[in-house]
Amino acid sequence: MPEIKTIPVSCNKDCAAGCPLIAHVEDGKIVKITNSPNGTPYMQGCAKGFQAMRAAYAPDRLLKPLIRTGARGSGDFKEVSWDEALDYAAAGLRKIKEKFGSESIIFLGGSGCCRGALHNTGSLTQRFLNMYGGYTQTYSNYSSAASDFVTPFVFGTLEVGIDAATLQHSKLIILWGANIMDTRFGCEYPARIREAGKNGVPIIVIDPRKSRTAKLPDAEWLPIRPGTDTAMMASVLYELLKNNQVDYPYLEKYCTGFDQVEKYILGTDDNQPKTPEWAEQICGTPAASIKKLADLYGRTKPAALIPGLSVQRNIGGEEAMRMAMVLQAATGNIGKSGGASGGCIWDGLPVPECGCMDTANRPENPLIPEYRWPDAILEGKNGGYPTDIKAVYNAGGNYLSQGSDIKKNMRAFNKVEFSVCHEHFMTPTARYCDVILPATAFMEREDILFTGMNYLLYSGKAIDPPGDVKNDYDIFCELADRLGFLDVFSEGKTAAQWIEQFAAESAITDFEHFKQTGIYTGKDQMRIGLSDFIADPKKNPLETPSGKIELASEKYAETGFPAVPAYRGMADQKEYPLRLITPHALYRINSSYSNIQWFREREPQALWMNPADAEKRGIQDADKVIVRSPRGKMRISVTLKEKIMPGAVCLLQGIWPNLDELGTDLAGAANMLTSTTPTEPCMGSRTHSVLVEVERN
Ligand SMILES: Nc1nc2c(c(=O)[nH]1)N[C@H]1C(S)=C(S)[C@@H](COP(=O)(O)OP(=O)(O)OC[C@H]3O[C@@H](n4cnc5c(=O)[nH]c(N)nc54)[C@H](O)[C@@H]3O)O[C@H]1N2
Ligand SMILES: Nc1nc2c(c(=O)[nH]1)N[C@H]1C(S)=C(S)[C@@H](COP(=O)(O)OP(=O)(O)OC[C@H]3O[C@@H](n4cnc5c(=O)[nH]c(N)nc54)[C@H](O)[C@@H]3O)O[C@H]1N2
Ligand SMILES: [Mo]
Repeated sequence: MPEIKTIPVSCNKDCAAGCPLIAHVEDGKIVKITNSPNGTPYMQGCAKGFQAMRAAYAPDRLLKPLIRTGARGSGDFKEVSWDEALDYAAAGLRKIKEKFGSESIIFLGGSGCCRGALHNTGSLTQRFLNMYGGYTQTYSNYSSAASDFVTPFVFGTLEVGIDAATLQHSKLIILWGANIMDTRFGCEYPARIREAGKNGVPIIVIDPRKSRTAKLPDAEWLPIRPGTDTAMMASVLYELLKNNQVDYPYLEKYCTGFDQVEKYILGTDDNQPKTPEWAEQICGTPAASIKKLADLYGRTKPAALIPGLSVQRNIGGEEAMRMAMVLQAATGNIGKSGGASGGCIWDGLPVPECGCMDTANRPENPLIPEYRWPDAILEGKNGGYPTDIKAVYNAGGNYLSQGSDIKKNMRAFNKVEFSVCHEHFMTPTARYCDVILPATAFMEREDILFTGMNYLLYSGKAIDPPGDVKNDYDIFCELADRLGFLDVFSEGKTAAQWIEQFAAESAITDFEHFKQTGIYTGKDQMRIGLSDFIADPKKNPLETPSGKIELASEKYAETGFPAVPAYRGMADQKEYPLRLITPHALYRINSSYSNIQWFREREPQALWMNPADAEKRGIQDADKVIVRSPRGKMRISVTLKEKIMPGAVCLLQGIWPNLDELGTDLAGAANMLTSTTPTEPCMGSRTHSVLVEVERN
């Protein structure tokens, strides 16, 4: 029998699932990846983890450094030695710094591997560029800009959220724009939600499409027009008010501003009560369904209303998030086990202590909103941005696929004088870079992973790196050496020595045991954000001006938007009558793995359209269609489904673009159609507020 070694691993990807997995290695090759027996039965990985070796062993994996020889985007590169590539990259960066200052370099990416204490494309690149003299830094990320922006106004903290285990106490779960079965947010949520359903807990899924979560045997799907969540939430609150189901003693004790919200809901000032009938016109959801939902929510306690991040990747997404918080408060659920989190359930609560790479932060770095990076490159100081950007450092990002408005992104990459990329694959972004440095994948190096939940994971080196690939850390060390700051960058430590130091700085008491089991569990697995405040609001006031939950916020009003959360959405346009949603796919993480055949085959890319919309346009199932938005054009197959509501179409995000000579995308890259005009005031992503028209090709 061949010997099989088992090594704990975990993906280090942006789904934050933090799944404890085991790589089974035979003869130096991973033969399978399974769930770890050392976690609880609720901690379950997904296909992306179980099949991750397909990406590591992919035939198109980059194994040698490359220098561009053809035009940007042409894909013409030559293989070079590491010395040549690193000398070239160092010389390019030096020239940019001497000519324009290091702040003319922008860092794009980070999410590729973003959970590692050491191997982290975010923190390593930031450290490197900060130590080189600073760079143009982006703020408010693609994922949760609106949520992160509003949460401190309401709660005075970002420490909100729940541990998945608290859902065992819920009597009702409302997944509002959250497709937990696919996007997960933590490796325990899918199992917890499935279990709740089996135990008879109603699960309501509010989503323009019948997602896999909505298809759970015990779930009920409530369709909603994209970007209109605030209106439906307001009408739920209207019903709660009408039916005397608002928890006034709770509001009195813990919150301020409800009187102002109430005025908005009742239409005291604008003569428009926010009734379910009013919401039906905006959301396309029958008023009767909204009333049923409100009735259930009003009388079932505790109830967990979990907003997905989708609701806030919309024009006015800030208000959807705030209104979700109002509903959670009005029903007295915040801070209670089985109740709500307060806000977003993702990444809010503190994780066990552990050392991690210091980014050597420079508060003086010029800042631009991440969502506007191509605009900042194209417009520069003349357009009101703080810098004229001359170089891109891309590590762990594929923004020519993932950034909104792909054609604009291409123009931006064409404008810079120099670009460096660390990658596994020849992504569309890598194709536009001057030098590509091939990096290791998670199973080829050791790390400690933060999970967003109350545990740390150990991810061991299961296999040797293929070809000439190097760790991102080592690549940065070599560059720092050439640029004269290796000593400060590495502090004289190897990757293994950093890991030991981080472990020594951590809550982990037995590092050897941790390396064997792969999991360190914090004490409390039933945490509920804000529970200290709820237990004793006088002793533990919030860091808001009033010390309470601010359902209307005068401080927020200083942004120029109303203190009270109120519905505002994208205006309709006759020329583009359909609303496009671009959700996250099950079989990839953003665009990662979209080039791997096994994953790709499982979710063939096609535009989902309701048969009623298709009929109006003479479109039949499997037809080729042209999808147009003000930003771009795409040719793609259509699949007719009742499970996308009329008036909305759906295209899973994360497919790499493939443009023909006229600039029409033939692959189905969602961001051909999206815009970089952000939602304000957070200046964040609005990838889910997109208007399109579809016609037969
Ligand atoms: N499998 C997988 N998991 C992931 C990721 C991935 O790419 N793949 N990405 C990770 C990352 S980086 C992030 S930020 C999160 C993203 O997490 P989310 O933002 O929550 O994910 P989405 O898929 O965009 O949206 C969730 C659901 O909301 C629906 N939806 C879209 N627009 C609206 C709307 O306006 N209103 C309502 N009510 N629903 C709407 C979508 O159809 C989808 O079913 O997921 C993480 N997890
Ligand atoms: N239309 C639309 N667009 C969206 C979204 C949407 O919902 N709709 N969602 C947005 C969201 S929430 C996000 S977070 C962004 C994500 O967008 P990106 O941050 O661009 O994420 P990925 O597409 O996964 O690209 C990560 C890259 O890092 C590489 N990588 C992985 N591991 C490593 C490593 O260890 N080292 C190095 N050097 N590279 C590595 C991968 O090969 C991959 O090419 O997309 C956004 N774009
Ligand atoms: Mo994200």
